[in-house]
Amino acid sequence: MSAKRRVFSGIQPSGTLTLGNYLGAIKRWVEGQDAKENFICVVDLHAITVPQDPDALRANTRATAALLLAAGIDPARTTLFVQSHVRAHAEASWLLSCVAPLGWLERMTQYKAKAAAQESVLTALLTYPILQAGDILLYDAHEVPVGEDQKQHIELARDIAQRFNHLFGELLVVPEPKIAAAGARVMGLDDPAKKMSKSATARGHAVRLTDSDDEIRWAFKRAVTDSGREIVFSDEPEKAGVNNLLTIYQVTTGKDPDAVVADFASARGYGDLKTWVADAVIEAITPIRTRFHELMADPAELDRQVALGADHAREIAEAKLVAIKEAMGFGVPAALR
Ligand code: AQP
Repeated sequence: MSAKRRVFSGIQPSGTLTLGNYLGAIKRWVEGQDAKENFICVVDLHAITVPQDPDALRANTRATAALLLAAGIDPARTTLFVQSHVRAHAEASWLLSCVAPLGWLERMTQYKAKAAAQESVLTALLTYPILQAGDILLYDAHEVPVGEDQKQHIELARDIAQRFNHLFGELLVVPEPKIAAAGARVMGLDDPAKKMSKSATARGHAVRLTDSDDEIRWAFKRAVTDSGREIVFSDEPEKAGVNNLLTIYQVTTGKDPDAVVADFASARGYGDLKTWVADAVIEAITPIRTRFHELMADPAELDRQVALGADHAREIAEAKLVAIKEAMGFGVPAALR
């Protein structure tokens, strides 16, 4: 095993990536590339736990990989790959589903929220966190940097690892969730009580990393705030919109909260707040968007880079899968080693 601590993160190609994905996860993945050994996975098997159009899934998978590269994920320092390119993930999910009791899954709040929004719920939406546990455990990941919404799933992965180790011997690394101090839960601009999500389609809900400057300004201009005038960080529910805008500005610029409040001391009201936050976001996103279009113009090169990541991931994941199967009592034929 590597001497550096291992980090595993996943992102679903379930729509165009948002500012929430960027500030809560991707920006931190980029900043953490040197200190640890990093694995970043475009989790397309997770995306199909809610119905996806096949052409859209294909396009979103490639676009997600391109956006990660454009945002600064460096294949020389991070193993970037697509989940379905490494078969061990699906197999690990089955094996671990024979370790995790049903009650653990039924408690998951993301499952309950997503299931409530659908008429017919797929079995895999319930078992999604087991696939996620397999993703992490196959790579002996010590850390999983995620937004607040994923904390419960990582805790489940810990429970599954501990139960496996108890039943079959100490084989799996028990991972820790790493939640950002700020930006861990970027809220929708149209409703600051709801998390910003890439699969939500309402215009004005999310800022996407591919949005034009005009689209970004339009979304911020319509961001829900309150009837007051005070531009302050606050936990009060009625200030959630302003708090969200300030948090977006804070994480985008990398400033501390006092410096953020000082920046807005001369603002004439929420109009200035929205315009200035939009300006900061546009400045941060513009180079990502430009690089994204360059990468998408050469799909063969993009696919080549992602395939290299899968080759490396496959080696590690398949060796771990063999160890898991042996511990559980399967005889693994030489051809599969
Ligand atoms: N609003 C958010 N604020 C902060 N972090 C967020 N993340 C997602 N939304 C926010 C973090 O982004 C990473 C990748 O997320 P994911 O693709 O695995 O799925 P998700 O958490 O379900 O994200 P979405 O955008 O809401 O996708 P859909 O709409 O498909 O469900 C994770 O680290 C996540 O915490």
